[in-house]
Amino acid sequence: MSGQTILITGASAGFGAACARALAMAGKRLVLAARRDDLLLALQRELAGKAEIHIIALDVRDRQAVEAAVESLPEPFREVDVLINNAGLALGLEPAHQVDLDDWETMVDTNIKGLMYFTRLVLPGMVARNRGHIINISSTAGAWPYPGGNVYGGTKAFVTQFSRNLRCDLLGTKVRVTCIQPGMAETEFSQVRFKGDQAKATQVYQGTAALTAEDIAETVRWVISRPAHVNVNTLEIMSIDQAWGPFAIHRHND
Ligand code: NDP
Ligand code: 8X3
Repeated sequence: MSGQTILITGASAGFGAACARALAMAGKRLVLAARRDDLLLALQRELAGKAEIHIIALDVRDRQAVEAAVESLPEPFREVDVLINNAGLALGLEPAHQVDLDDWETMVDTNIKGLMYFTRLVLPGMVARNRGHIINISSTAGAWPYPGGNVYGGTKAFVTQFSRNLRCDLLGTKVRVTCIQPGMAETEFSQVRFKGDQAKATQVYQGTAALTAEDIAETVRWVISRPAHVNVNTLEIMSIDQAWGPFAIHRHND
């Protein structure tokens, strides 16, 4: 595991920052990408001495910025061994006929297109070196529907199926692909979903032992550290306090 270069998108908070902390302890070179460069710089300072760190302040929706960043990775970081496609968000919980179309577009551009850009740019090097690992952060929302999940769940279904299709394309190489599908986890996720409404965000996790960012980081660390011939395809992980509900049934009063 040591000596690997790991690129993490969405590393300024939540799962991404926790992955940086968990993986830095194993002595890695880390490339940390997100928009909030102050948080990336703070993480770089925090992890100084544990890992070599290169930070990239960008918006994953900006294809040119992603191309420029991946193509200009400085020398010790040029060969990415592990790409953790984690940057993403949900916006809103309204029914489909009431949502803000801009929110849908932001989710598609971030969760789908940003992930596509990084994957397409990093993958040729992995195939040429015949080693590498792509870890895509999907969600239970990509497999199980819920009211208001509309496009968010749709973007995560894309991530899950894209991950499986990558495995098909990469058969015959030593490049691994893993899709992780967490359920409810307490991060900045709900603050972002509810656009800064802290009371609503807190309510999501009230009285539950939600997953933590560290739970997901530990899972990522485990997945990466399997022997090279072992590909963990898909992992669905939930808090003990979360499970599925029955089908919803609308009953007519007439
Ligand atoms: P957080 O909101 O805590 O972190 C999200 C990260 O994504 C931040 O670092 C943010 O950085 C980054 N990000 C968002 N948009 C962009 C963008 N346009 N460009 C670059 N970076 C961006 O949420 P989580 O850690 O919980 O979420 C991480 C991933 O896990 C997401 O894909 C989410 O959908 C998924 N997930 C979350 C679950 C949960 O319940 N928390 C459960 C299942 C999946 P910055 O704002 O600095 O750009
Ligand atoms: C985040 C989990 O259930 O809020 O992907 O969609 S959920």
